[in-house]
Parts: sequence; C-alpha cells; structure tokens
Amino acid sequence: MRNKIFRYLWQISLLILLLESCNLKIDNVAPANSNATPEAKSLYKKMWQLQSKGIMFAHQDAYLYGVNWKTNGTADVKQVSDDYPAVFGWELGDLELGKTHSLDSVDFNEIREGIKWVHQNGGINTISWHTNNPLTGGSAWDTSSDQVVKSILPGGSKHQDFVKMLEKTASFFSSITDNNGKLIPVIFRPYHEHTGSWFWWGQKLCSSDEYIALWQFTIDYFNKKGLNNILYAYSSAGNIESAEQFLERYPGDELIDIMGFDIYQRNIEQKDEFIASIKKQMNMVVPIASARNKIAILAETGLNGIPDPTWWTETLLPAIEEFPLSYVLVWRNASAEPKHYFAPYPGQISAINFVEFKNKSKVLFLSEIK
Ligand code: BMA
Repeated sequence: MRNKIFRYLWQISLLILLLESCNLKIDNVAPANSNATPEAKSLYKKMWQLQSKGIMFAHQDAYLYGVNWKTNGTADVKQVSDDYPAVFGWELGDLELGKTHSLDSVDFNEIREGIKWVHQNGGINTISWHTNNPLTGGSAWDTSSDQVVKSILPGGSKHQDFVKMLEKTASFFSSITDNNGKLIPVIFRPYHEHTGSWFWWGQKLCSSDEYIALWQFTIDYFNKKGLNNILYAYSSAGNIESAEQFLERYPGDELIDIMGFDIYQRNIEQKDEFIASIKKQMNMVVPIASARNKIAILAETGLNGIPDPTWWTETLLPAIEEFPLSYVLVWRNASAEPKHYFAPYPGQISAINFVEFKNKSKVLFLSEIK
C-alpha cells in the first residue's frame, strides 16, 4: 500500500514538473521583434498555450464569401459545423496597387472590418499577400523575369516603386485597430511557397541572398512604420528534401515567428502519397521550429472540391495529428468559381465528416480558443 502511495505521489510530482517546464517555456517565448506590442506578445503566447491543447482549424477567406454567397453571409464552415474556424485567413493582393478590392474581388474595407470582428470574437487572423510583380506590372504569377527581386531591393531600378507598394500595405496594417485604437495583432505570411518557381520571388527567380534581403527590407520597413503588431510566418512549398534546403532561404530567427509549408492533395487517388508527403515535410520542419522556439503550422493545404467524403478524419487528421502544430489552414471557398473550394458547405459530400473532424478533441475551432 505504502509503495503504491509513493509511486502515485512520484507520478504526480513528475507531471507537475513536466507542466512547470512547459509553462516555463511558454513564459519565455516571445515574438522575434523585441519591440512587439503587448497584444502581439500575448497572441504569440496564446498560440503556444493552445498548441498543447490541440491544432487550430483555419480557413482562408472564411468570413466574407463562400460557395454561392458573398458578403453578409455566414462562413461555410459555420453553416456546416455551427462553429467558426479558430484562425481566419485573409488576402491582400492588389492592395499594393492602390485598388479598393483584392485580386479575389473582396473590398479591403470589409477585410479590415472582418479582421476586427475576428479579433473581437477571440479568433486569430493570418494574412497572405499575392503581391503583383513590381518590375513587369504582371501578377504574382508572372515569372517572365528573374530580375524582379534584384530590381526592387535598395539600389535597384524599381526600388522606389516597391517602397510605394509597401507603403500602401503598411498603411492598411496601421488601420487595423481595435475599439481602443490599439493595433490588432496579426500574422503576416508574404513571399510564400518560395521553394517553388511559380511566383516572382520563387526559387529560380532570385538568389537566396536576394530572397532573404527582400524579407529583411519588408520587415525593417514595417518596423520603422511602428507596425509592431505583426507576427511573421515563413512557409515554403511542400517540396523540401532536407532541413538545409528549408533553411537555405530562411530570413532568420530575429525576423520569423512562425514557420511551415504549403501542400495540396492533387486528386482522390493521391491520398496515401499526400499523407506521406505531409509527414515527410513535418519531420523536417517541426524539429527546426522547435529547436528555434518557433511555432510550426501547416500554412496552406486542401483537396480542391473535396470529392472524398471522409477526407477530414481519414486523410487530413492522420497526416497531422502526431505533430505539435499551431494551426492547419485550408484554402478558400471561391464564390465566383464554383469548383474552387477547400472547406465544405451545407450538403457538400464531406460535410458530415467535417463535423466529426470538428468534434475531435485534438481539433480546435473558435469557441474552443476563447
Ligand atoms: C490561389 C487561387 C486564386 C486566388 C489566389 C489568391 O490559390 O485561389 O484563385 O486568386 O489564390 O487568393
């Protein structure tokens, strides 16, 4: 009996020690920016704390449009599962051109209000930026020149034009404030999938030094504008073969807070290969994040049109559940392109399975992170 009690007490003490050491780690985590606002610091800490509870579900552009609706609707995910994503994705492409609407035809004023709504309701905002090509005037996908990054860095022929683009983006960020006028903390994930060569900042389109300098210049510019509310996320394409490759273009621990990669399942037949690829990438990226006290994410994923009725619990969940991730983001449900969606809407073939996924204790939605 005494032995039993002793063993029991010993196990409790070990558990307390473990919890203490986790708390100690969480107490010590801080954004890379030493001038980060208290709100950015607390968002970062909250993300660390939530990671021990589960993986947050994120949906790109969940709030302002979905399959067959636009504005004044409710997120498709909310319609299906009666809860909102914990993390909401937003897109700023075309803002840098001074346009009123994004490349996906979403009003930037509504995006600003949406970000505020998410913040007020205890959710987290992450922002991507399919920046137009500052050298050619083409889109983010215009890879006709490998001189773009070089041309926009200090000393380059398009540097001043690029600064003007950054200025517009910075001014949008400065306008995202709460009811007390304080800057809302957000995650910003520009220049993504750079280990592929389909964006002008991609692998074959600039050198590692140029890519890193692009990040440095951007963050430095935002910092100088007092945008200390931003956490920065670095995400490669899902084609990494080694840790060295992932780090080759990494802007540095002093700039980056969150890291991950983007990976999509191409079709229903690719299921096993897709799960294996996610695990392969995770096994490289998660240890890098953890060694550097950075948060790991699955920055973008999905199966377009979700033709697999059990995709959520039989593909996505088994691929990610063993890894300490903050969130997994599925891409947008386009309202104008009927076949371009990555989350279910009412009646969609995977909707029932999505609710099952949502009910897993490992998966966190908005009501579970408040
Ligand atoms: C892509 C597609 C495009 C969209 C872009 C930016 O993956 O969804 O239709 O314009 O993202 O959101």
